[in-house]
Amino acid sequence: MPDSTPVRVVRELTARDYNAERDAVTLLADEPDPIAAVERVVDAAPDDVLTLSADDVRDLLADASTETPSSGADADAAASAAPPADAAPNADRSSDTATATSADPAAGAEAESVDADPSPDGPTGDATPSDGDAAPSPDTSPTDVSNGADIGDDITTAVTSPTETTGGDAARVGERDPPAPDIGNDVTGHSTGTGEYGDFVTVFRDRYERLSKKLRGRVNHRPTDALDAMPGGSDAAIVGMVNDIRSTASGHWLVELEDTNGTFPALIMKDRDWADVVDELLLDEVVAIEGTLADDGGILFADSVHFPDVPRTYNPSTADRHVQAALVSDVHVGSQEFAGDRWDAFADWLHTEEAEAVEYLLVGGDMVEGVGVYPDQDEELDIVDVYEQYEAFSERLKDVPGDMEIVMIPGNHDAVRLAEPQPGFDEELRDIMSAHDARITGNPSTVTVEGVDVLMYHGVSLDEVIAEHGSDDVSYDAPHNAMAELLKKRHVAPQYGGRMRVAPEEKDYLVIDDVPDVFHTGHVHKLGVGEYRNVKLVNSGSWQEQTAFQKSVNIDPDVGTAPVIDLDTLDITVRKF
Ligand code: D5M
Ligand code: FE
Ligand code: ZN
Repeated sequence: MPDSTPVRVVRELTARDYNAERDAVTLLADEPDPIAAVERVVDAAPDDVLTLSADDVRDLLADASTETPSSGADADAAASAAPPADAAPNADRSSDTATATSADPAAGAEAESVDADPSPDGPTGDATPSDGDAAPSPDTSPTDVSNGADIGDDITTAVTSPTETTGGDAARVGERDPPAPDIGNDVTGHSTGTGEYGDFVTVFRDRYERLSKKLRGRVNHRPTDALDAMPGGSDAAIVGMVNDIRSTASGHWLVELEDTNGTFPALIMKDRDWADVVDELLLDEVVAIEGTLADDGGILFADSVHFPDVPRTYNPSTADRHVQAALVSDVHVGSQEFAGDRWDAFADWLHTEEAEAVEYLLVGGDMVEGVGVYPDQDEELDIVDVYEQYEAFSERLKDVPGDMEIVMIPGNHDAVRLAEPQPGFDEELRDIMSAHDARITGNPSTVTVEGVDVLMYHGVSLDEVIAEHGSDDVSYDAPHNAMAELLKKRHVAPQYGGRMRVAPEEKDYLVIDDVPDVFHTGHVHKLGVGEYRNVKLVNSGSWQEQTAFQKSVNIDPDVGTAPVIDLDTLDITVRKF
């Protein structure tokens, strides 16, 4: 598939170690012989200018044409001074900026606009201290705990036909100049864990402290060691980390909670109409259970379960201008299944007028395929050296307009430690990927763009949530519902052990302390767009076609999808390439 002119221009520039703002690229692409024009501009550019602006290009082209009087009349003179323009299938103006003509892959881009329905949460709730449910009330519990009512809303999608971009107009789009995003909760450079047992105690204590604080105002809780001294039949509540879940011989559920003083068992009777809350409980998450102490003490008969959750009334922040962010992940460069053509089409599209407002690109991990991630993975590698994979990824990044802000977190295929929180890429990898000056941060991180808080998390725990959750609504086909579970638990990876590796640190970076406006994950390679209590949920799909392993376990990935969020309205449009 031939590349579009802007992409070829960017490639030519970056091959010469230059970058350019988008309208500079467009100007060059508009030239009769764009490649020769690149050559002329680069030759004439001062050595200390590495990113060319549109003004630079205009000046340099004007200079070059006064030096070469014939160049205005025909491109031959310039072409003869430059390498043959054989890379250009059409050097005439009709091919310029024609990133959405029928010959171009971007023309295949489909847009799915998505309407954000308000969350269908029930009328009662325990999400905010002001909800007034601090007084134990069994009536509120079915809403609190029922499956379905609390999981993320599907956002219905409607396919709209691709917008035709006319060649000449696309050349006139404005220059992007986005303010830099702020990064929060980034472990990079702050990792203190030595792997000692004490560090694990510290991280779990921090998790308990921060999450229990969100629950303590809503229940009349007692420390576990004080419960034994209370008379049988008393109303009581425990705020604790789930230490054990088991069924009793008669089919009820025994849930043991642990606080800083000890443990205490709660019994959830199977005939309660909210008993299926047990299906969504994960070990190590922090919840509150309210109920009545047994006559002879020693056990709490549960009346309700509360999660730290998102306030029902959560009011997200929005940008105060029209600006968009594209959310992608799981590029997997280096895999034989890497969908390079789709990525090219996406990069092409970013150069078109239609993508003018897309000023941010957030990449949610798995930049490369990595090595030794799964057994026999080497049989499916296109590039076997991980550093060469990053070099190749960096080349793909160069096709993204130079005036966009990029933020990247690592995933489980990346060359950083697997245990979460994962620090951002080290110096060597940053160096390899430096061409675009992307912001590199840890997994997870909160990235604030234009006042909108985007919680970026790669998503390894989604496998666990999907496997453990009892409801079919939480599945690979609806990863946003698994994301909603994480928000409800206010933790991106509640369950320690199993697939999840947690690094011992001084604080638990995986706690969702502040409610984000947008939650962005990847990893499961399935597109999921939804909403949970006004928080937008986006799982961004992948750029890797189905692998042999995925085939063997029936994972049918969504490939080449780029959800684009309007930061001023938080409306989401899914682009397909
Ligand atoms: O993960 C992509 C998805 O596929 C994610 O849901 C995990 C799953 N996956 C892929 N390969 C394996 C193997 N070998 N074992 C278990 N689960 C797997 P990604 O992180 O992109 O590989
Ligand atoms: Fe992946
Ligand atoms: Zn992954």
